[in-house]
Amino acid sequence: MASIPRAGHLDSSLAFLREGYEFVGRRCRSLGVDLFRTRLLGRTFHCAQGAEAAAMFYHPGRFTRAGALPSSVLKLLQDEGSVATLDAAAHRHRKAMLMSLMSPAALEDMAARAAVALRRRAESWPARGEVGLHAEFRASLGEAVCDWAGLALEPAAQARLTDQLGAMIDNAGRIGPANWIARLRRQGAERDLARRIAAVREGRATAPEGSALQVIAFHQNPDGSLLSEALAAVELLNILRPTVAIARFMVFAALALHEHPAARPGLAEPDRLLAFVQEVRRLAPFFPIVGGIARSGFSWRGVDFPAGSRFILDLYGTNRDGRSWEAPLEFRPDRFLGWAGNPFTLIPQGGGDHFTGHRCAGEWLTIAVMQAMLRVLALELHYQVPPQDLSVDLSRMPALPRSGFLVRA
Ligand code: HEM
Ligand code: MYR
Repeated sequence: MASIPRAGHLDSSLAFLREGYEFVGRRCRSLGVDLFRTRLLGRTFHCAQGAEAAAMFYHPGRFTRAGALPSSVLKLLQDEGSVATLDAAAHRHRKAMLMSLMSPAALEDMAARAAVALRRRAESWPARGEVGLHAEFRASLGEAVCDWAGLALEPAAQARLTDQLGAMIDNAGRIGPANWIARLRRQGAERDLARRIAAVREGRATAPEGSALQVIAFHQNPDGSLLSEALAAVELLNILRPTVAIARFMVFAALALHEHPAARPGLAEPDRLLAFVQEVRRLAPFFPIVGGIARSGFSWRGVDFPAGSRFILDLYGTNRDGRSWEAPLEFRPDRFLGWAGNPFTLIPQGGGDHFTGHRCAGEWLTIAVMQAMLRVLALELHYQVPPQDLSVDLSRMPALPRSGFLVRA
């Protein structure tokens, strides 16, 4: 393994927390490589970036996520026992159930609900002076996804759940008390959803046919058993929470629109709308890295990696890799006009295949929702962007413009 350079001789965990999104890329640049070794949380990790590394990482079945993430992150996001922690046949079975929620009609329905919710919230903007777009997107998405998923909550319960989901996202990259408080709040949401699952199963409550609530409540494991109530609640949360997280991508879309006003009228054309959304997803600092542990030994680039080898794939750096993208740091949506697609170059939500691998189950939903909300924002709403600090702190994961993006209707 002598051919893989090492970055830092001591543990780099603090440097990772300090440098955030730039951690892997900076070391790749200074060492002139796309693969290096370093110590994180007391263990050796191989950190890699670029399309070749993504193809290696997403080789079907090669890496497990189980044990690859610190529990501070895992417990607020996917959680133990969820689809993300499964492998092989068990993974494919659970994943197929989640992907069945992503039919074109279901995506269209969710996207339409998100647009309606945003439009309705924006009606209150003129009376409110300055409003923060992140909070507005989040509230719209919370409302839309609770209905889409079949929960039909009272407004107060729905607002509370949206807050709980938001706290999971905001605190996933933090350690210490902020993380613990968000975990406690999450437990409240899990309990409520588990009770709801039980009620649906026992016929005390109804769930619309084909909704996430109904499909997850009655999903059967390969042996015919149902998910435990707690695990069903976790999988439902794994639909609800990341949909609310689309608010962050939407803030970066609003920022791009602000910085590239000439692009606005073109967004009436479906191709340009999609291209804009793809370029926002490519450049936005969102999910920084994914981690995996080799399930068996494999060789790559002439190096033998034994079972148990730990890898980090730099999603953020791969999306900005000059080997895959011309002028990689420039916001140029036109690069996606007529784009043929590539499972390893544009990987803000993971790479490879959605069904057989761990690539994000909600990627299509994210793209559909972003298009619908961006159309409303860019073509229907009229707002000014008052002076504010729109800079982005790349040491905070997940990141957001410092002001949260204030607008005035
Ligand atoms: C997995 C990012 C939205 C559901 C993932 C992964 C990433 C990711 C990086 C892990 C890939 C891997 O382990 O290789 C994002 C981002 C989103 C988003 C940045 C933007 C908001 C969504 C949405 C949903 C969703 C809207 C559901 C409606 C899932 C699920 C998994 C997953 C269920 C686990 C898949 C598996 O392990 O097979 N996502 N996601 N995500 N995401 Fe998303
Ligand atoms: C989701 O809710 O599942 C999708 C969006 C959440 C993104 C949160 C990113 C957290 C960053 C923490 C990374 C630390 C990696 C060790």
